[in-house]
Amino acid sequence: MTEAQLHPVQPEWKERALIDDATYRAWYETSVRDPEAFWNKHGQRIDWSKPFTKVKNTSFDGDVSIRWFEDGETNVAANCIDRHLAERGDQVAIIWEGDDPKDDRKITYREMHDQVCRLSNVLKENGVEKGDRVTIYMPMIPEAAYAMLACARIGAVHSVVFGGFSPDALAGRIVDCQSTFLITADEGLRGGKTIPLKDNADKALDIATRQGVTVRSVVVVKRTGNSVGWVEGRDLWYHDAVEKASPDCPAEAMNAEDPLFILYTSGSTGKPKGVLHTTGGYLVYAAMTHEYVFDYHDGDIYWCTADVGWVTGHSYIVYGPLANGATTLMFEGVPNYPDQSRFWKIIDKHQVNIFYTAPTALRALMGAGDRYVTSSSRKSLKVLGSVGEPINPEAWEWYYKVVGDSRVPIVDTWWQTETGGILITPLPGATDLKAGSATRPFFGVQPQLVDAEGGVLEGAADGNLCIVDSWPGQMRTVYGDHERFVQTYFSTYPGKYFTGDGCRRDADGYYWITGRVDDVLNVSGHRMGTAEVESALVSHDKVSEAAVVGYPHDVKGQGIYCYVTLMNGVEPTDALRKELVAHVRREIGAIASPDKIQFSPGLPKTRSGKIMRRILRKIAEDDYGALGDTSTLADPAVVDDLVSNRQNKK
Ligand code: 6R9
Repeated sequence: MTEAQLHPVQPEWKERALIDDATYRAWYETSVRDPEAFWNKHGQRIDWSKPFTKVKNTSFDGDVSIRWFEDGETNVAANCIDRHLAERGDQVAIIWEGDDPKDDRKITYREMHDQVCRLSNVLKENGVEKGDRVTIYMPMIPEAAYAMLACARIGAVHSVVFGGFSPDALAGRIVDCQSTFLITADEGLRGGKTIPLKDNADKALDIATRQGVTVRSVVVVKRTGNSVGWVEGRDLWYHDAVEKASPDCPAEAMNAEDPLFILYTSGSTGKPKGVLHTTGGYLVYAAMTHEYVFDYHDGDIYWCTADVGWVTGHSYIVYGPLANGATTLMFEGVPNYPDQSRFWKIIDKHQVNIFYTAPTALRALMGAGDRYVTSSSRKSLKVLGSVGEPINPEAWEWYYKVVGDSRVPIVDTWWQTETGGILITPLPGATDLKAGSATRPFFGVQPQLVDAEGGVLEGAADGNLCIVDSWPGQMRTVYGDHERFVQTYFSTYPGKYFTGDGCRRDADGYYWITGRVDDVLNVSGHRMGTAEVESALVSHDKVSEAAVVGYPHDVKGQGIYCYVTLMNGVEPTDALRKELVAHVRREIGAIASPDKIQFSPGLPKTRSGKIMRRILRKIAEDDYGALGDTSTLADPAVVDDLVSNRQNKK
């Protein structure tokens, strides 16, 4: 691989930067030499109703126990709202940009306080208590943020489920955390199309009830006003309830280690894991990374294009920015509606200074042609960010040159649902950039590369990425299954957190994330287990077996390639292919739509019955010249059939 072009920190950043290179090095050094002192200092950035006296109490060995600031008490909503009221009550907290460019709203910190307090009282009046789980299934509207903050205010644990997920997926998440309260909307609106949220929710609640979990109350925001099903006594309209409720609701004092939220994410097995984040450490870490990674200054207009259904929406639309008293933009729509210039028009319209998006969106917009970008000004931009998957150098250079006019630094931020906040990233005023590299670790983060046997690799090397010590934003457990937490993250390389990602470190000590090394796909920045798609496929009555792998896709990063063995006597037809695609969308959601389905009478298996995915990946990549050793297969002839019927011919 040729060495990427270096983009040094630009001279004007010397004045703006919160952190320059010397500061980065000095702080980083202290953060790993004396984490107690470092985090004792930075833990003070949030308000504590009872100050902590203990900073770090963490162990990656044995049963794995992670506690930060463990005797402190605080409230996340009070930190994100109340403490700003005196100084910036009338400052805009949320700029909402609707799907239709004519729709927008600005909400001040004071208005947000009023709304969140009222909603908190609605939750309490309907029996939600501290520790109860509340599911949020919402479009990208301010009420989604209010719902999260209202839970935080009263100590309820929210579980936000992405609005694009199916009734089945929603039900599974409700049942897993035994949630008894749901906040949703009549419909969502994206790219001019409606999404039947309430209808999906009704279906999900039926499924959940059959599985023994009954949701008692459903609060419904009226977004489109179209008619929806209604269950008297269970469903209530958000606006009616909030209007009647008192605007006075004291924030519950929460222990630093009380749960804040659960967020389900895919792993290499079929069932999504409930990643649990707690209160104090999470907020300190989300707020601190938001400030330094984006070089956030008071008054900056900040926009992250993620959905609140993903961790990026939690940490970098809601909690991090609001804890810092920022103005955070929330966008309901999609990048190509009404046309491909929507992002750039929004940047000009609201004078956005910091813009944070995903490589898949950039690749799609890059394909649309530069004129959509160059017809806008974008002069307000100061920092550009990327997250969700590796950004290929071509997309990086396009982002830099065309979107940022070779003037704006790009922070390529590597992190995960599990990490709570950004772990490897440039800092705009400190780090010389290389296109495609997430560069260096954030304060307190100690990456390590290991080989397959766990041997530590030093210097320039390629290996599996581990983190050797805890940071405050780290997940604490898998909800309801601590054993699975230990097993998933700390057993492959005992004593270390294993990320599931492959990574290269170059001679300058820069990190280059190469992608997942487990059976997790990253499709348009959405994480998905191959096992989830497989189990959706085999739940179809014409399918007897399925194996799913990823393959390189120009826009999505990875596409979904499915090998499907049909039941005896079932004809493989194009109509059936379409039916299976629709079936997977129904089971999981549109994000899991298979790109290719190959009907295969047999799958390559070892004599012990293990599917050899390595071979399936090669065929999906149309790289079958290099299939490697197939001699251990039970029936090597299967491979010839797979190769001649491949769906991805170059
Ligand atoms: C925040 C988020 C996590 C996985 C992660 C990795 C990939 C995220 C990346 C990146 C390369 C980046 N990933 N950011 N890969 N460069 N800047 O995306 O969380 O949905 O849990 O996904 O995404 O593979 O392990 P999550």
